[in-house]
Amino acid sequence: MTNIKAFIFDLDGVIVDTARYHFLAWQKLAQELGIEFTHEHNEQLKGVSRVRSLDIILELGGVQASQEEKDKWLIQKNEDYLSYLVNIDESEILPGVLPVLHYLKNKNQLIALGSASKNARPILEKTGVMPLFDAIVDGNDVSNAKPDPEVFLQAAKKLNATNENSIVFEDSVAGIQAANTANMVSIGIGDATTLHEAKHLFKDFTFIDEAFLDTLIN
Ligand code: B16
Ligand code: MG
Repeated sequence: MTNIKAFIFDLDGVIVDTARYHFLAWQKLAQELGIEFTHEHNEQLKGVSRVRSLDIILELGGVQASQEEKDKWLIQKNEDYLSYLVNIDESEILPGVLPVLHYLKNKNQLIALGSASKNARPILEKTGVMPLFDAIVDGNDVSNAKPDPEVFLQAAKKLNATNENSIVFEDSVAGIQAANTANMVSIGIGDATTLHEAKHLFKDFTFIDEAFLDTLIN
């Protein structure tokens, strides 16, 4: 069983173009709190849990808050985020992702989700890709957020694959660090400067060809 490969996909910013909706919802809250929040700041939030994301924004603004206020803002942010997702469908899937998923599926490879999001399941349902996944691990399943590798370790375990035979696709610095810590093959999707710790780097999935996937499979 040791030769089984596990292909683990992050969700936001890898499979679907929802990272921009997280940004818009956080930016709205930051504005209300008088905190400057830029795209550069947002890189620190990618792959990070909702609770930790709020703490980072409050730290950026030097804002102290009670637990009650934080709970209120977390609900508000998630409601704003969900309002962007009401009408999402398969058109939200990022370019090149579906051909890669289908190629791996046709080659009988195992596919898992490894996402920090507690909204992952409805997003997979709405975009129609749920049937392609053999295992799902999301923000509801883990106690330690990326860069802790827990989410990817759980995914590999569900697929009965070793860490060395697990391949992780990620758009966040925290996620690449999590994969590297677990001795998995990290594949960064996005900007080379931001994701310089990734073992392999692609601007997006349209740059991933079948020959490269075959090297991962074999
Ligand atoms: P939610 P991923 C992560 O998803 C996002 O990158 C991150 O920005 C977000 O804060 C986190 O999920 C929690 O999401 O508020 O929906 O539970 O990239 O790990 O798929
Ligand atoms: Mg992501």
